[in-house]
Amino acid sequence: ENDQKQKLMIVGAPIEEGAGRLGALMGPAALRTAGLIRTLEEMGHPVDDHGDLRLPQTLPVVPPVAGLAHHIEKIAAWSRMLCTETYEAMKDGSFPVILGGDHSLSMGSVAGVARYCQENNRELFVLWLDAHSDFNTPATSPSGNMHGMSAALLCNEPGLEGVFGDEAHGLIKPENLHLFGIRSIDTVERKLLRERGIDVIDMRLIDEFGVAKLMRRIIERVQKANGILHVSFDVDFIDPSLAPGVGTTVPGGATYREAHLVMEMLHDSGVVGSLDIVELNPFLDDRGKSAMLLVDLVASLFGRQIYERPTLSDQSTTAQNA
Ligand code: 5AB
Ligand code: MN
Ligand code: MN
Ligand code: MN
Repeated sequence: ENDQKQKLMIVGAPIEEGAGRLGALMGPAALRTAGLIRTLEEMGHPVDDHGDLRLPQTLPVVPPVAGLAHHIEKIAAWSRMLCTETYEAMKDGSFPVILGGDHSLSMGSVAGVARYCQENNRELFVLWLDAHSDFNTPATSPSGNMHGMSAALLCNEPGLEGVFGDEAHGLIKPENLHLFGIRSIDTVERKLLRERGIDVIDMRLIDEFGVAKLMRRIIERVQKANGILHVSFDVDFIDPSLAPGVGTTVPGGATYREAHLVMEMLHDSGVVGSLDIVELNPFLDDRGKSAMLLVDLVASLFGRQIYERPTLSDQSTTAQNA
């Protein structure tokens, strides 16, 4: 299962209206320039590149929301398009990879994967690699920026129903959402996370227990349920010294090796079924540094290793040759 060369469906989502600053629109182009497609092809993966999507001329009509939700009509249009893209890719047996674009795109990408899982009786889990918990609603958001609301929408928090309206889409169970790398949570958001019992793996936990142990716990859960894991990778998961190309930097993020270990363990787990790469802002990047790091991390997720061997279990680390 680790060496399967599944077909990858790649689609760019140049969306920036969900973020507070402009530039994430250039994300897909920078990832392409940094060699993402070429790298995956060289690793032997068949790639079906759908190019970059464009907003339709007419946007959906979204009823007014209670609170702040900037550009909700555009976010709704993107979400509906991306939901169809990932749903169709999954039905086709492909592995969808969405290149962002800001994190509001995950409303659509995950909703499409969730729809597929619901129809096919598979349990969906989501690993949200991020400095932020993205669990605001229009009523709680301090900024009104919808990239901070995507996890909340996917867990069916009230106030965001207009994004999909009557369009077919799936959602996730709050208990199947794993936030990982967190170090910035807003006041009301914090209360909501607590009330919903969301699994918040913050940087303190990573400091104390390490990536390996915490990741193994999540992977085992998905494996036991014969589930599918969607990985939503926000660039600000990584420390800004390594990945400065993002609009919402927070110090104290994942190191180079921590980020790679997450990806390497995910590959070996065999449970990952879909991926978003979001929030890359090339306008703020330092000579393509963040984009190139992301390409390396994606390569790790798809099986690149330093020296080929499977992930060791806790037991086998001490007795691997016994
Ligand atoms: B990102 C903040 N919580 O809601 C808000 O980058 C930041 O997708 C959200 O994780 C950051 O505006 C959204 C202050
Ligand atoms: Mn196709
Ligand atoms: Mn995010
Ligand atoms: Mn973030």
